[in-house]
Amino acid sequence: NTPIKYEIVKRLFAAKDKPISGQQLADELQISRTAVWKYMKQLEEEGYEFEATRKKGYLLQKSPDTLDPSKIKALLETERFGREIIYEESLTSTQTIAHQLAQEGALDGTLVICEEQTEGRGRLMREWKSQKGKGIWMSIIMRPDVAPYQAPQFTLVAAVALTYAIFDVTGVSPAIKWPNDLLINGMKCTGILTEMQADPDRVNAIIMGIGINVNHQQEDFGEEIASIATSLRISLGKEIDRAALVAKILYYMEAFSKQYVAEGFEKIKTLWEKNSCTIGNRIKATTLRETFIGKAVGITKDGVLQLLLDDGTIKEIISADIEL
Ligand code: BT5
Repeated sequence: NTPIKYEIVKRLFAAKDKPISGQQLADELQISRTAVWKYMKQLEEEGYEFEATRKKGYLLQKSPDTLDPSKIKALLETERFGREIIYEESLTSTQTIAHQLAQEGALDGTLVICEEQTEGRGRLMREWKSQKGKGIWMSIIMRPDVAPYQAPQFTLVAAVALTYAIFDVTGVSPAIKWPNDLLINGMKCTGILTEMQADPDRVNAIIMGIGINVNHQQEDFGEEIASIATSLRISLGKEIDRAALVAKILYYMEAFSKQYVAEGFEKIKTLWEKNSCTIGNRIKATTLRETFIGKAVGITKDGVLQLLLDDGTIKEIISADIEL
């Protein structure tokens, strides 16, 4: 029961740069031409802009940047992901809330999303800056049938899904920095945080945290991260509709995680390597205990990073911070 206005928005998005006629909308939605016209006026009042030509119809020029769950749902192309959405203005952390909901039995694909996080976090409890209304701060509760050792690979699955979604919606191609960052021109625009709830031999839930700087302008980044962070808007030069991006992320997350569970890591690995800026470069990897310098030569079928050290040996790195 999607509101009709969002059924219209969905069709305008799907048509991309081909106009849709009022008659076509009226036929498809089984409403009158006058009703279509009224909905278009309503959408215009909400900030949508169309190019309307008498003969050809409507072409979407601009859509306002809101995360209204019913809009996200209207744009979904998924079976399960995003069919349940918890949306709030402000949350401590979408991860924390998603963990609670997962324990209470939330369904596979449940999305927790908000405008602002007051205690957003990265790995090792580092702070994740989540400015109000600027980014996508979301967690997906996933219930794949996998063993706990397979959970870290979902970070790489997510990285691939995110590069596809971002490219589809914006035309920008971020590079994947092992294990959990997406970069544009060497600056971080996205961080991924994969956590799980598991028994010794079975995953109950993966809580997939995704933070994307979307509509930030340079001055929106505080001093702490101004020199390392960037946003999609800075790269693209115009505002992006976050709801449309969220819907695409859910689409690719569902598709690639399904593929991973059904067919294993091999195909994801190939896509990951193609989009990675880590492989082939000399890097410094800092683990909790040690620092290694060498050439990143690949990832294993488990997503572990292989570093060719200067003494000719290969060091396998499971988790680290990387400097290029
Ligand atoms: C990450 O950690 O990159 C994972 C970030 C995951 C955030 C999402 S948002 C939705 C969900 N709810 C949460 O509470 N978290 C997830 P890590 O690799 O540890 O990187 C953290 C480091 O990135 C920080 O120490 C800063 O240096 C930097 N940083 C913090 N905020 C940033 C931002 N908005 N953009 C770019 N870099 C940032």
